[in-house]
Amino acid sequence: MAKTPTKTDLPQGTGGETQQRGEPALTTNHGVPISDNQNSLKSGERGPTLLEDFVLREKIFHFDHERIPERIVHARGTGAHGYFECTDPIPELTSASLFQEKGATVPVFTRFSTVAGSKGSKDTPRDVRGFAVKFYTDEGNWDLVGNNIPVFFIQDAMKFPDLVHAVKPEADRGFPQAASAHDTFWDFVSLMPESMHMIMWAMSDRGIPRSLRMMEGFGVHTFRLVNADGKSTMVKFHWKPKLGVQSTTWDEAVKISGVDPDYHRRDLFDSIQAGDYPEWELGIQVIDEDWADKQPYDVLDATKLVPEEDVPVRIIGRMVLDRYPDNFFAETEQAAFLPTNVVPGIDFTNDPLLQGRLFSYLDTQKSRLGTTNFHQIPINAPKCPMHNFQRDGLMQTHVPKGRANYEPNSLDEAGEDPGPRASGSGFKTVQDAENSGSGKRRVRAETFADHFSQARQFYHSQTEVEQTHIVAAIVFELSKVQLNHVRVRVLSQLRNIDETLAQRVADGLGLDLPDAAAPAKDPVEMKPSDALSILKHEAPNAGRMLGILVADGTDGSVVTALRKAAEAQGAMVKIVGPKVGGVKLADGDTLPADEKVDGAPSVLFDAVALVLSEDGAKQMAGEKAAVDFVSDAFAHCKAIGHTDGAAPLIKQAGAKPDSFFFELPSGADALAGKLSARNWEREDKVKLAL
Ligand code: HDE
Repeated sequence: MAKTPTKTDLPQGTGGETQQRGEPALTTNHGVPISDNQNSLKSGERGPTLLEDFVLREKIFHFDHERIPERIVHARGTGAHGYFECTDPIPELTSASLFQEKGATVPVFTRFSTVAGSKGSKDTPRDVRGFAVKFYTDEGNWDLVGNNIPVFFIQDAMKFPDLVHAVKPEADRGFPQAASAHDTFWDFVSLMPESMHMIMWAMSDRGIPRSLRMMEGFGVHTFRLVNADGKSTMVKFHWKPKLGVQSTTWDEAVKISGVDPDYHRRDLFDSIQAGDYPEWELGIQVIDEDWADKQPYDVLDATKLVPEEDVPVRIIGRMVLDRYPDNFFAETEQAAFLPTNVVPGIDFTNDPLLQGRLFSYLDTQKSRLGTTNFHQIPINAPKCPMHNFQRDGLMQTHVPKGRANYEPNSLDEAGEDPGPRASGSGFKTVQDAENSGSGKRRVRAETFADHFSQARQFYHSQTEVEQTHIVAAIVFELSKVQLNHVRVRVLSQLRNIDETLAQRVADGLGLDLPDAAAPAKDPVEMKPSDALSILKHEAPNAGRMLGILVADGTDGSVVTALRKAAEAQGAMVKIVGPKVGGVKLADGDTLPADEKVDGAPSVLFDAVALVLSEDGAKQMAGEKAAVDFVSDAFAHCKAIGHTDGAAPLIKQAGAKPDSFFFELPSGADALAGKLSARNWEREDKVKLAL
């Protein structure tokens, strides 16, 4: 009788997959238990693979079809689950159930994205960021599909495909990826003066955020809230991050994309894993329609914002993201956001950009998710009851019972289930929507004609440093543009925003200033608005990261003092050493490192500390990565803490001590107090910006 084979007798690999610790049995998609997950079925030991091998064929078949088309825009993104809590109910404005009761919560799923790049591009290009929130309310899903910039490039949906074609990689060559710094984008925007306001925002530091947790979000369009009496009010939605708004510098963004293309998604993941949950306040601007009629812009024009100084933001709730998805594809990739997802109490306006979005998003889900039943995928499904007479279609997962798939019916009279009926309290389109005039015309209202006043207001509201960043960004992008007439046309548009801005850009390009473009309507002077600037507001230090560079001979007590100081601010530290195994401290103990210095350049930190003995500093001065660590931190205007011994490395890096240098250990608290700040005066000296 043949002996039972032992593990070593079995052909290679057949032992690995056998059940050992009571794991569930591996099966085919149809539930058939699989005995061997290593070897295909062959005709003889060295023979060809057999067509009969349904286990292999099913596995490869499924793998071949794992990918779905990426989003046509906003392809690269990351998301998280959480909840929304109403902190200030507004029943006088809306009947929407989520805004009725203080302390009431609803689950949310939020996805952040870049716009232009492919799914596999980087997290830190200069770009607008998507900020899409799905509220799972008890009266259906409400999707607030916004951006981190309050205005948009175009006024009418008709121009959206042109805008996206222009910014995506150029059609003939297939590059550049995830960048607006090229001919076709600037060609298009220079021919579309209405884009100039958004260009100001995109070229400002808002286009290069430090973290998804440190971005504002905006609904962009004016929406309507409708109360129980049917009275409607115009509003704009705002998300305000608890950690304040912060950006990287351009040079940092470029370097981060090399050292960590996943910088933003990793930061979101890490903070949630650490229990440091990202949080935003939800606010509304309540717009009086008589007041709106008197403004020099139209509140239905998505290239305009309503200054917060004119209409303050009223905070009505908060959102906390406290759970990362279990599976990226099933949840984040398959999430389908629809501006048409509104609930009773929330309605649209006639903003022509919003109106176009109302059919685009439903349509795109069919080509991306492949079926009209995409709403049945768990991440998209409402968490309240859902009944209607829509039936069948590809990938139908519901199994409705009975014959009632039409209405009206009288099946109940025969004792059968007649199915659902519309209720009087369901969603009703608002009756007093703004009067769009009589007849249907392809027109652009005269009130949409001013393209420059708010672009100018934006530029004038920035600090000098921020203005310089805008100039530098435009110079950089136009230097990548190869068509000179496009550069010249942009300059002629910039003159309508601000003469010095245009002149500085022209100087940066080495070009003469052309005549100003003739505006459709002359701009008016608007009061500068502090809310439009990042740097006019002090950001908290919480959520920031201090990088501590150590080497053999480091004084461990200084590291402990720094850790304490950073933690007191709600910030984190990472130890960076010559080897990840750690360093020998002055007292003989070993301090393990979180990162090896060439894998954690200083662009990954908000401030750095050089805790080195003189010998340690001399040794590090011979390592290019350590020298770059210091010279980059200096060039990026960051606070630098240092022990006396660190001097040789600071010298080698060419960094000149200034008011953002802190002696350690005495300056540990002062350093931690500067984590979110930068010494912008340095920028002039290192000439990285311009
Ligand atoms: Fe979008 N946009 N968009 N958009 N958009 C999409 O929908 C579109 C616009 C925004 O994380 C697409 O499911 C048109 C403004 C975000 O899944 C598509 C117009 C704002 C996201 C689409 C606009 C946005 C999208 C691609 C002009 C800010 C990502 C895949 C009329 C208020 C949502 C998809 C996510 C995604 C169309 C303009 C924000 C093709 C036609 C303005 C955050 O349907």
